[in-house]
Amino acid sequence: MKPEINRIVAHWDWDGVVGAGLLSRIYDLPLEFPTDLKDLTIENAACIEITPGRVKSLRNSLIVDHHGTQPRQGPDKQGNEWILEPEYKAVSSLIADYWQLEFPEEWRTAVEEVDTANLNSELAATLWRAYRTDTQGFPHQQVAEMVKKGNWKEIQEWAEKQQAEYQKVQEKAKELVEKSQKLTADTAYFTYKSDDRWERGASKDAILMLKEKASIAVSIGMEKQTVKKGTIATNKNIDLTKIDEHLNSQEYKSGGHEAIVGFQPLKDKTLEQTLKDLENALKQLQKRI
Ligand SMILES: [Mn+2]
Repeated sequence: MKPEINRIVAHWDWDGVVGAGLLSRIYDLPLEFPTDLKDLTIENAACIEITPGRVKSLRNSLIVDHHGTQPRQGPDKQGNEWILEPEYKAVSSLIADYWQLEFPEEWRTAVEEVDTANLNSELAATLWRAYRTDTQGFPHQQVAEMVKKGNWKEIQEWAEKQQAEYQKVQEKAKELVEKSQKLTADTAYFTYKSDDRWERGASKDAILMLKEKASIAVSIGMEKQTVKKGTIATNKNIDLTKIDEHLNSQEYKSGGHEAIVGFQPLKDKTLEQTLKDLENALKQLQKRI
């Protein structure tokens, strides 16, 4: 039996927001873009890149995602219907194909490039910069609404204006990388203030820069003395999903794909504690390589 859907809950980045806008052409329902996932209980929702491992509980919902290593279709024990296609570079492309929705090629490519951090087209670079200048101020609802109506030109105009302050993000990213330290022989990390607009915006650019220098790069978002979230990324042929298995057993919610994973502590952790946990997680990885 198909779950009853009352709302759309989506990841808050470009891919999630564009995916939600596209899907709302099929399900004309309220859209939600929650930023703090770990305490969420979700039922009867269409979930875009929101999966059971990332939230407290998820039942009787439709789950559409492109993260993971294996395709998955059909129901699970919690009454969720899955559409998981890891060969897709973006969930928005998957949604467009699955429901046969109009999605201009230029936009499809740009969102895929942003989502995989391969900014080849000018549009992808513009979208990236617009988002990074103010990640918390991103107008999810408005952008999704424009996607729903197919007002692509309007989104582009908004993004072109919004990217004006990107240089500040770049400067901050350089600073963060300069402050990076070694965690293990081939892993480097930096910390940033997750409640600071510019540091938060720069954290993604900084981790991309850092993974050019170290096999594994880690960013750790702090609020005062507490770890709020983090990201682990690699350019090498290392499967980071092994790390999130370990972190999930150590009071974190963690998930992602081979080349990049995110994590969130389930209880307050100091930087020292998280560094220790990461070191242990990285050891698991060594054993399996
Ligand atoms: Mn995505």
